[in-house]
Amino acid sequence: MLDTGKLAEAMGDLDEDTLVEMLHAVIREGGAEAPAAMEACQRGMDKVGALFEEGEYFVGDLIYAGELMTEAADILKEALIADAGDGNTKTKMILCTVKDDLHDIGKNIVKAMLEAGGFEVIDLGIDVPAEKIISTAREENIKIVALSGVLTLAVDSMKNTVDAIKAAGMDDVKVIIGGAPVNADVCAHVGADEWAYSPQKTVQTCRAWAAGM
Ligand code: B12
Repeated sequence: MLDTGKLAEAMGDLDEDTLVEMLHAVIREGGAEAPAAMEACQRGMDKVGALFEEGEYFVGDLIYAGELMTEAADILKEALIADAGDGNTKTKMILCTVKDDLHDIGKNIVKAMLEAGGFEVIDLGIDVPAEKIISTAREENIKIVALSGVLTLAVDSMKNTVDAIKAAGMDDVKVIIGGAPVNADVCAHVGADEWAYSPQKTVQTCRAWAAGM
């Protein structure tokens, strides 16, 4: 039985040995607790953020925490996607972090999950302006765009991006948004088609869209 408190603490304390050992145990035991393990790691990241705010951790610690989170997602990836179902979709889609936001750990985790879920992901990177998304979507005939953002100000960038996609007349393009500041209210404000926190829900949503296209 996974001790999610201990796992979250290991992530928050940047204790790689304990973290990796516990995650491998989740996989050895069949992977059923992978979603709970992912949530626990996320809670640990919240503690990292809080300690950063308190001046206890520095930027180097944030970067190391990001590497640990990426390692955690890598270990759990297969089990998380198994949890999301087993579609055979090979749809191309765009994923990026929106303008003015340089965070990409969450985006990269979502990318790994989408690829494991059968999508061909065009990753435009970080700090991506709406124009770049629109021109790529046109060139590649993309119908699904996933926007990531972690900063509060990313919400404005997401709204500007969705407005620009609509203004470009691309009404058949579906947009899913995600990241720390995103919730149902933010989704409504931004005008996106859907939002998600968990990578599993992201894969499920995009699979449902791809199936109907
Ligand atoms: C690591 C980190 C950094 C690293 C980023 C490294 C990297 N390569 O990304 C570095 C050190 C570079 C950094 C820089 C900064 N950071 Co920073 N950072 C963090 C930290 C600790 C973790 C973020 C993270 O990676 N979380 C883990 C990932 C896995 O979670 P996630 O992004 O939410 O993603 C998950 C879901 O949201 C979802 N998801 C993500 N994207 C998408 C997309 C879609 C489409 C979907 C459906 C789902 C989805 O799936 C993911 C997996 O579950 C947070 C604190 C926190 N608790 O979040 C602060 C934090 C985000 N940073 C913060 C700040 C202030 C900054 C800086 C301005 C600091 C500075 N003074 O320079 C700069 C920002 C520069 C910029 N313009 O972007 C603040 C933001 C405050 C705010 N509300 O705006 C936070 C909250 C810390 C704090 N408490 O002060 N940071």
